[in-house]
Amino acid sequence: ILNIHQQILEAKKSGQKLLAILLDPDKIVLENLDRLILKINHSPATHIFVGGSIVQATILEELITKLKQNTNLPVVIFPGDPSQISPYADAILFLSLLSGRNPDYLIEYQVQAAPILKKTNLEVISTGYILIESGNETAVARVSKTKPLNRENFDLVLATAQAGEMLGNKLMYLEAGSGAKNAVPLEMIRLIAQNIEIPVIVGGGITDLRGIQNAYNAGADLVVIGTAFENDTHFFEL
Ligand code: 1GP
Repeated sequence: ILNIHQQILEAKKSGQKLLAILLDPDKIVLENLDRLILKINHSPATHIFVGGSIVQATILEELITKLKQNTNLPVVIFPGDPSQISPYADAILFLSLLSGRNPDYLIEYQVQAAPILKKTNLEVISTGYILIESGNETAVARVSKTKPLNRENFDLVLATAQAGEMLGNKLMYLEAGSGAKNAVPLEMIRLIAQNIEIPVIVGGGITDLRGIQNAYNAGADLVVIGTAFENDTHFFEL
């Protein structure tokens, strides 16, 4: 039986495109969770990501437990910091914010998280995380106190992605930031996807089904949808 990383590699090999719904625990109302899960189960999602730049909510464990009980989809933690680790999920994206020069998000939080993760059975997936300028200030930029990479500097984004791959990242996440005004440019997705071997995740500011398809066509292996589904749980029915 394949682990989640292996499943993503298999999907990439066979050309199957993947879709993650991102749930921010701070924005979930537990009373509405059953209905939300029903919507997720009827959506084309292949993964559920759980996390946010800052999570104050104490419902993280309850949320993940409920998701595990009521869906067959893999639940993957997409953490803003080590407080968002829960042993009840299936896996965690072990992120390093490669676009920034804040050592906390490059290595300090990873050092803090390692001993905690060692005590869990979570599958740890090393993931390069590249924040691209989006036309507005997003929570990732604000909370991490880092500057996104210029959306026109394709060379720098590519060099950053390649450095991450050389460092051993298993996935590369191109992020415009939640609620981004502009999603990651399609030409940028294309360039990165063509020049690294590892699967490419794309998220931030994708607000319609066309946007998802465009990202896939450009070479994204997995697309992440947060805000659009949050605002409209019928999003995938259109
Ligand atoms: C944020 O990439 C995700 O980390 C999803 O962004 O909320 O804009 O869909 P949205």
